[in-house]
Amino acid sequence: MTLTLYYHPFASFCQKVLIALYEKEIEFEPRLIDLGDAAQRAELSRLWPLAKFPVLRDTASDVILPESSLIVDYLDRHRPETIRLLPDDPEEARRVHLWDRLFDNYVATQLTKVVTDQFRSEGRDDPDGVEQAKATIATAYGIIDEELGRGGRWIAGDGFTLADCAAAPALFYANIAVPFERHEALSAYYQRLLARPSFARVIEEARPYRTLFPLEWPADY
Ligand SMILES: N[C@@H](CCC(=O)N[C@@H](CS)C(=O)NCC(=O)O)C(=O)O
Repeated sequence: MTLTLYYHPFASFCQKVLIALYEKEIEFEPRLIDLGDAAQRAELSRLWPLAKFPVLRDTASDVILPESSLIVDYLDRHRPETIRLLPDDPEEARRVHLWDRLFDNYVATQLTKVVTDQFRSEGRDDPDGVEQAKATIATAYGIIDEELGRGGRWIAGDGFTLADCAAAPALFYANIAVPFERHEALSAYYQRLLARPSFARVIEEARPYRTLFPLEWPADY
């Protein structure tokens, strides 16, 4: 594999893939894309016309891959000697995919709604949509907290998986808009994620870009 990752260090779905790459200690060429730069956006669009990142390019096999979960799956299949992020057992893998979908669809994507609304001009914002998104995140927290209350170290059990790669950045940003509050098992899980070196590295690499985020940073972040 000769890998190039088209990404931005501050983007949560890109961070999900970075965590997987760091967990697996896989070398790659980072291609940082500034979507505000027309030429760089065009470069990404040529690979994936939706112009969303991350996109992984494997030049050795001429594969261009969008979608964070598919990228992690690709890395797992092609580098099986590294830490496995998707179990071989179909039932265990189904659980991992379920939690991965939950964090992507009902935490990270909902948070995007909350954040992007801040950039809308007066009268074109969508307060009802933002409230709905926050309510969805709160519901997801309840589901996650209940699952973690059963005693698993990571969201799908004792092994760190794709679902934890999805969880870490999703929770990092969501906690700012919708604090975890009384969800003790979720809060403890988040502390374990923060202590994971792959995620700690991702947070530090994203730190210089914090001015991009329109919500107020909590003092302890
Ligand atoms: N389902 C996609 C979501 C990718 C996505 O929405 N990426 C965001 C950054 S976190 C993006 O490209 N945003 C720029 C835009 O929508 O213009 C995945 O899992 O990779």
